[in-house]
Amino acid sequence: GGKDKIDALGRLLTRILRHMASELNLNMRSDGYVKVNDLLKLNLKTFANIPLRSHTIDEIREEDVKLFQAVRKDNKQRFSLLEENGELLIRANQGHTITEVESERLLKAILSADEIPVCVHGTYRKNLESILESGLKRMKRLHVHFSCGLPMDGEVISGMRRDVNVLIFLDVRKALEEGMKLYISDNKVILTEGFDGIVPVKYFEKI
Ligand code: HQG
Repeated sequence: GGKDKIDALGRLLTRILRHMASELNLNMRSDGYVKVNDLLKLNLKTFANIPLRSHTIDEIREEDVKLFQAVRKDNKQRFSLLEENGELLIRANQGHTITEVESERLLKAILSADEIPVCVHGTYRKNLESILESGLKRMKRLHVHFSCGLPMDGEVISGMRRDVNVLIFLDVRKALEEGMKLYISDNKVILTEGFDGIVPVKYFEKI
C-alpha cells in the first residue's frame, strides 16, 4: 500500500545518503547535506547495476511530494532538512559509511555524562563472545551506535534495531574522562569512533 511505498522510499534515501554519495557523484558536504535538487537530478543510468528494492530514482523525481512524506514519517527521524540561501538540503542524521562526512560537523559533541540518561548498544548473542574479546567495533560505519534510552513495549528506538537480544551499557563518565569523543545526532543517537574505531571492553558498564 501507500505506506509500504513510503517506507521503501525511506530505505532508498537512507542508502543513498549514508552510503552511496561517492559512487553516484553526489556532492555531499562535510556535514552530510546534499542538495535536494541534485538528488532529484540523479541519472538513472548510474543506478543501472544497483538493485533498488522497489523504487527507481525516476519515481522519486516524479513524486517529490512523496520524498518529503518519507522524510517526515520516518519512524527513527533518520533525515534532516535545511533551507539555505533559498535552496533545500537533505542529510541522513547518522549511520554513514561515507568518509567525506566529518563527525564534528555532522554531530554535536557530548561534553558531560549528565547530558544523557543512559548509553546502550544493542546487539545479538552470536556477536557477544567476539565483542567481549575485541571490544565494540564500528565495522563498516564511521561510528559505533548507541541509544540514549531503552525500548519500552517493543517500540522503535533510534540507535538500535528492534530485534536485538543483548544490551551493552557504556560507562560514559569513564569514556569521557579518558578522552573518548562521544557525539549525539539530531535524532538522538549516540555515536563514537571509540579509539581507532574500537570501544574497548574496559568502558563497558559492569552490571
Ligand atoms: C556488531 C540501525 C562481532 C554490532 C540501528 C552490530 C542502529 C561486533 C554489528 C544503526 C563487534 C554492526 C547501527 C565485534 C560490533 N565482534 N560483532 N567485535 N563489534 N559488532 O549495522 O549498531 O535502522 O554497523 O553489535 O537501529 O547494529 O539503519 O551497527 O550488531 O541505529 O537507521 O556488528 O543501524 O539504524 O552492525 O546498527 P551495524 P548497529 P537504521
